[in-house]
Amino acid sequence: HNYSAADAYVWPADPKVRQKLEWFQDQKLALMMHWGPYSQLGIVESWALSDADAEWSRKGIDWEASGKEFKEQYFGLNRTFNPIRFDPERWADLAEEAGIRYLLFTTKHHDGFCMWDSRYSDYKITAEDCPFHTHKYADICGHLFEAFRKRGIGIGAYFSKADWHVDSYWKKGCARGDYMWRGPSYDPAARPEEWECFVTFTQNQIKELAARYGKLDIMWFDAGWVCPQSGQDIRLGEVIDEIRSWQPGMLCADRTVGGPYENYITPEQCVPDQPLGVPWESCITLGTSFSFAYEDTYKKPREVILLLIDIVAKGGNLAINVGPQPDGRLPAGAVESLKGMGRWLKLYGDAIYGTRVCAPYKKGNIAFTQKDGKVYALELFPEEGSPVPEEVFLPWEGEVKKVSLLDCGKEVPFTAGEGGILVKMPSFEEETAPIARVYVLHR
Ligand code: FUL
Repeated sequence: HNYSAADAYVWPADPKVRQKLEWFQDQKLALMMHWGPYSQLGIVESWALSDADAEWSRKGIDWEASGKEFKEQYFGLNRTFNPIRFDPERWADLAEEAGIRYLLFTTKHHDGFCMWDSRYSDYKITAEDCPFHTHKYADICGHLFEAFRKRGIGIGAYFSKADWHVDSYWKKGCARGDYMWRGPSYDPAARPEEWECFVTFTQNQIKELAARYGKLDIMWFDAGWVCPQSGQDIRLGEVIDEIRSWQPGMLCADRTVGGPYENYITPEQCVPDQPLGVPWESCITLGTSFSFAYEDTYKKPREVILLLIDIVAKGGNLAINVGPQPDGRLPAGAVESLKGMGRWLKLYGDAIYGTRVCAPYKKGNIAFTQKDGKVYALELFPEEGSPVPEEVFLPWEGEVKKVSLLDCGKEVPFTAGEGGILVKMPSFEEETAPIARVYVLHR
């Protein structure tokens, strides 16, 4: 994978933003959620709309079966989206139990469907042609953000800069040949007035989200092809600077664009192979795709926790993604995994949250993190049912005065040796090791 994004990273000049980045780097674990009318079909978010991406995104559905034109069918999915089992309190309880520290929720994906009550669009969850509009939680973003915020969980709004629904961007026609590409259906330079119309619309929606739902910690901008470099300049800075004048320090992830509004970088479905030295967050699906898929399988807690440790040891955050079901419930397999993560984090979270990179960050099956003058050595057990070792070699060469176990607080004897310390383990009642065991090295 190419991490040139890290090479292009620009440290924000605004001290409030840099301060907020410290907060960001303390949080470590986000719950990302992709949810919208597309969830009913179990397809790949809104990608079915783009002919250029048809092959992989339409998932073999017989789109012509209804006798309607394909786009009409897709844009009609709002008429059947009725997630009456949506309960923001339950989602927030689960997130808390799972050890989640901030939310990243799709307020609007590329299809332009708004999961909030936008006054700038009729293509939204609260419009009359969406059956959910009479429900007490109809303004999904509002209720979700409130429920999460109440539990002290940070709020991030995923927002697609591209909008395949509005006429001023795309809906009217087909660009680049005879199929629908991802970008606008016209050349912005050739039709500046039309483009301006889109810029105003988008800026209004961004401001509306930040104003209406107050204190967004993060705005996560997707559709990186909408950027000054491609001639699709929505002048993002204008709105962000304004929002920051009443919401100081709000972070932006203007993915892959670089410059002052990509405050952290966002590898997708992968983990950098070493620390990057700049703030980052990998978004990785718990199932196989970002939005709900039928009969999906979910990563087990062991896999996710080992992923989290790998990421945190390299100084990053994990945004673990779950796609809610069309009825508003979360898939049972995903819920199980999240709970399992929470169980481990409850015991060992001190070695994760609020930590920073160590040198070395990993040696063999031992990862290191540090916080408040202490070093945490995380011994990884990729295999289920591994026996608890009687002694452990921790390849930490710095000074160590005392070693204790994070889960029970017990101090354990150790001897300093070549290239590290040898820890003698007390005997345990349980015979098998957890996903990872943590030793606290006091200096
Ligand atoms: C990508 C999007 O195009 C996917 O649909 C998804 O939202 C992912 C997180 O980012 O760029």
